[in-house]
Order: sequence, then C-alpha cells, then structure tokens
Amino acid sequence: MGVLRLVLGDQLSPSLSSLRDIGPDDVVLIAEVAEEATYVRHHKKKIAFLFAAMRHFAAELKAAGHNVRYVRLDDAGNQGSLRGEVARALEAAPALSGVVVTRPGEWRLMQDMEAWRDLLPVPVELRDDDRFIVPLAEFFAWAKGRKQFRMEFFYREVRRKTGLLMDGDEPAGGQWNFDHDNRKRLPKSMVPPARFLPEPDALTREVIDFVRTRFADHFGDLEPFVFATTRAGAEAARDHFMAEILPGFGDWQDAMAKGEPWMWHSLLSMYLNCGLLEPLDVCRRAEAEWRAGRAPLNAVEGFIRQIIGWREYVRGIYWLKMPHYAETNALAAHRPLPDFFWTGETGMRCMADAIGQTRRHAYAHHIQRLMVTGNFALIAGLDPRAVNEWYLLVYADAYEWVELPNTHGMALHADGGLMASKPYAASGNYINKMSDYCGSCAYDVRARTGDKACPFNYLYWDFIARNQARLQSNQRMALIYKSFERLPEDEISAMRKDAAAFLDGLGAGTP
Ligand code: FAD
Ligand code: DLZ
Ligand code: SF4
Repeated sequence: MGVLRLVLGDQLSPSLSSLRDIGPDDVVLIAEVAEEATYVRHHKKKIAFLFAAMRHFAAELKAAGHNVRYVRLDDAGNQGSLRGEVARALEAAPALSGVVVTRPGEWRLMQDMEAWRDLLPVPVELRDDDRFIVPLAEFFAWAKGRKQFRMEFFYREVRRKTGLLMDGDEPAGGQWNFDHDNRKRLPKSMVPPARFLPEPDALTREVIDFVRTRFADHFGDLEPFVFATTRAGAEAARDHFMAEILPGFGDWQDAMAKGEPWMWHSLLSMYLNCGLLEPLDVCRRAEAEWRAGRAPLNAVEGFIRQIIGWREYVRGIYWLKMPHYAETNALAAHRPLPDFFWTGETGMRCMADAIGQTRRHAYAHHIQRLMVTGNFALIAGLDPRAVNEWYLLVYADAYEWVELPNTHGMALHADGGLMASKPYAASGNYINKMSDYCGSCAYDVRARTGDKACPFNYLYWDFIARNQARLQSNQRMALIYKSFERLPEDEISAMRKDAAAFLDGLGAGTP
C-alpha cells in the first residue's frame, strides 16, 4: 500500500525528506491553492515564480517515473487549501494508507498540519526539513542558557561543523569575519556587471498570463520576468554568479546605486528558499572559487557567512521564539504603513528606488531592505505587524521563517534586542555615504530642519528622543545619546516638530 507525499511550493528539492523513501505505489501531491496564494496578498511575480517552479518540479518527478497528482489553481474541484487537497487526494485513492510531509517553513501552516492528525482518515507523518545545515535541535541546544543570541558566535560553530573556509582548526586567512573590508561606496566610474537574467519558457509564460488575470489586484509587476523556474535554470544562475559576480560581492556588499537593483548580490535567495538550490552546495562552490584563486577571501567569506550564518541563524530564532515572537512590539510602534510603500511615489529618492524596484522585480538587496525601507519603518515608528506583512508579501524569497526575524528583529528592533544589540537606526548621512541617491533627491541630506530637510534626519533624532527611556541604558547607544544631549534644545524641538508634521502627513495605505 502506498502513501500520499505532499510537497509544498517551497519544498521543490529531490532530496526532500518526504520523498526520500518513495515507492511505486506512492502518490506525490503538489497543489496550487488559494489559501497559500492569498494568506498575504503576495506580489504577482512571487506567485508566478512559485507556480511555474512547482509545475516544472512536478514534470521532473513524472519524468523520473513517479505518480504525481498536480492540482492547478483553476482545476475544477480545487478545495482552496492544502488540507482540502490532501483530503480530496485521499478520497480519490482510498488505497493510500498515510500522508507523509516535510515540516513547513511557517508556524501558521505547522499549526494547521498538527491538526490534520485528528482531521484526516489516515496517519500523518511530519518529517524534519533537513535541507538546512543546522538541525533545529542543535540550534536550540546552542541557544540554551544564552540571554542574547549573537550570530557571530553561532556562525563560527557552523564553520567548524562544516569545515567551510577552515584551515585545520583555524579560520582561513586567520580571521573569522572580513566585514570591515566590505563597506566600500561604489566609485562613480564603476558599473555593476551584467547579470544572468533568463527569458521565461512556454510553461512559465502560461503561468505569468494566468497570474496576470487571476491576481490582477495583487501588488507588483509581472514584467520583466527574469527568474529561472527550473532546477537547471537556478543552477545556471548559481554558476554565473560564481564565475562573474562573486569576486566583487564583498567590496560592494553594502553599496547602493540609483537604478541598479542587483549590484554584486547573488540573486539566489528565491532559489535557495524554494529548494531549487542547496545551501551547503552553493557554499562549497564559493569556497572552491577562493581556493582556486578566482575570488578573494573577503568576498567568499562574506557570501558564505550570509548563508551558513545569517540564514541558518534566523531560522533557528524563528522556531525557538514563535509564536510569541511576532507579537512583541518593544518600541511601541503603532503607525500604519504609508501609501507610498505600495506606490513608490515619494520625493525621497532612496525610498522611491527601493520600493520601485521591489514592485518591479519582487527583489531588493539587503542594504535596501535594512537601511532604506527598514530604517524608515523603524525611525517613523511603523507598526511591526504591518511592516512584517509588507515584507512577507513583496519579496519573491519571503517565507515567514526568514522574513520575520529579519524584519521584526533586525530592522525594527521590535523584539527588544534579541537579535541585534542596538537598533539599526540611521540618518540620511548613512544613505548618502553608501549610495548616490541623495544627489538627485528632492530633499537636502545635509539639512536637519525645514521644508527641504531629509526626512531621515529629523525622523532619526525624533526616534532617538522618543525612545530615550527605552534605549539610553543600552551601552551601544551611549555615544548617540551623548551627541543627542549636546544638540541645542531649539534644534531638537524644531526637528521633532518637522517629524510630527511629516508623520501626520503620511496617511495610511492599503495594498
Ligand atoms: P546575497 O546578498 O547575495 O546573499 C547571499 C545569500 O545569503 C542570500 O541568497 C540569502 O540566502 C542569504 N542571506 C543573506 N542575508 C541574509 C539574512 N539576513 N537572512 C537570511 N539569509 C540571508 N531574505 C530572504 O531570503 N527572505 C526574506 O523574506 C528576507 N526578508 C528580509 C527582510 C529584511 C527587513 C531584511 C533586512 C533582510 C531580509 N532578508 C530576507 C535577507 C536578505 O536581505 C536577502 O536574503 C537578500 O537580500 C537576498 O538577495 P540575494 O540572494 O541577492 O542575497
Ligand atoms: C508562497 C506559496 C504560494 C504563493 N502558493 C503556494 C501554493 O499554491 N501551494 C503550496 O504548496 N505552496 C505555496 N506557497 C508556499 C507556501 O506558502 C509555503 O510552503 C508555506 O508558507 C510554508 O513555508
Ligand atoms: Fe534618502 Fe534623504 Fe538622501 Fe533623499 S536626501 S535620498 S531622503 S537619504
């Protein structure tokens, strides 16, 4: 007797634990369902990317000889939920004696699946997702007894565990972290390299057309569609990155430039997160580039740290702290999300660029997410729930296990400092240092007050003033509060007045 093996949209890996012991009587279920496509109103491009990748993966499994039940969103009888589709598949094949599924990446769905055990007529087996490098039990053991969870120490343990960039017991190059080399501003003469941006194939085109009509009222553009939707395509993107882009990844990792969405970033997160690429394999290939002398250590270490460090660490934090994590609001921020987060229409050039490309590509690189939109949301006191929802729906790589800690913890400090030892708040000066946005902005980055003053400046000091009682005792904020106390009273009140007027004028937007 066979079993039903459910594969979710972000589980498109042949090595998936739920597929490991697949037999000839088993049925693999992959289902496009309204509940997953709309529990937040995902960017159109995210839905098209995932549905196309799911259809390609189903075709690959079929070609490998497996029985696949693929349910399209517009199929007659589609139940609209994963539970409904599992129940329907069991009814259609009464001989199936159980359901096997790899644990999902989001708490909400995990809760739902736990209940399937009572709701379905056959046993449900939930298997661990071992596509990650650090099993959750190992992360929990590492976290036990610690008051703060600093990524850097966790990262060193994963370096030792994997042997990545290790020379015996020592880190390659004598240092664990080369971040101080990775903060260069882009010189005017330097242009980011050409990218691997594949054309959609016929299957993907069909999905894009379907999404255009079915999800017309969702955020974002479908064109240009430049994501690969097959394993082979994702591998080609990976190989192009290794050969052409990785050497510059470190130097310009924190840089931003107007009209340049990609810079030297890998554009691999959407493939890693839906299972088309494997994290350890990608890291081993990056290390091989350094060992062969084709990429410098600061680039390769920086890249590997993002994957075996940050990516694994945020997943651990998510499962350690949910569900209460999402409920915290340590800085008591309650302002609704302004309309321009959906339209991109604002005189702030940095925000218009970051949101505009998010709308166009369902992608923004890390510094835009953290230091432009995230920083704005932090210093403007936007409600973490609204901001989390925005980040979860706008990016093609967004699933709650990775989105929530990055937004709630890193960007918004809503967890009270569990992830970041101080808020990533910055004035316009930081954005000016790391980008060329300010030169073509309607605002003046040097001005702190007045009509033309950069909003990041007065919002920053307003944030510092507003949160003085909460943040002043933080050692890492001591210098900032010293500077704050040296500011003339009348300048502080002028900035706070400008901040209040600006914030009052924002209004609230809906997707
Ligand atoms: P690169 O800069 O080329 O980095 C290489 C890889 O490292 C990425 O593909 C990704 O897998 C991993 N990585 C890098 N930084 C992080 C990080 N902080 N956390 C986890 N993995 C990381 N990443 C997501 O995958 N999904 C999200 O929903 C997401 N939301 C974010 C929200 C905010 C507010 C912030 C500040 C960051 C968020 N990130 C998220 C992390 C990071 O911004 C993206 O992983 C990265 O921009 C993806 O682009 P890339 O593949 O070109 O990354
Ligand atoms: C994001 C997404 C979307 C848009 N649609 C589907 C879908 O129709 N079917 C499916 O199995 N998965 C989809 N996903 C991915 C799931 O939301 C994801 O598996 C969970 O959020 C757990 O990470
Ligand atoms: Fe952004 Fe201020 Fe610079 Fe304008 S002046 S681009 S708002 S940092």
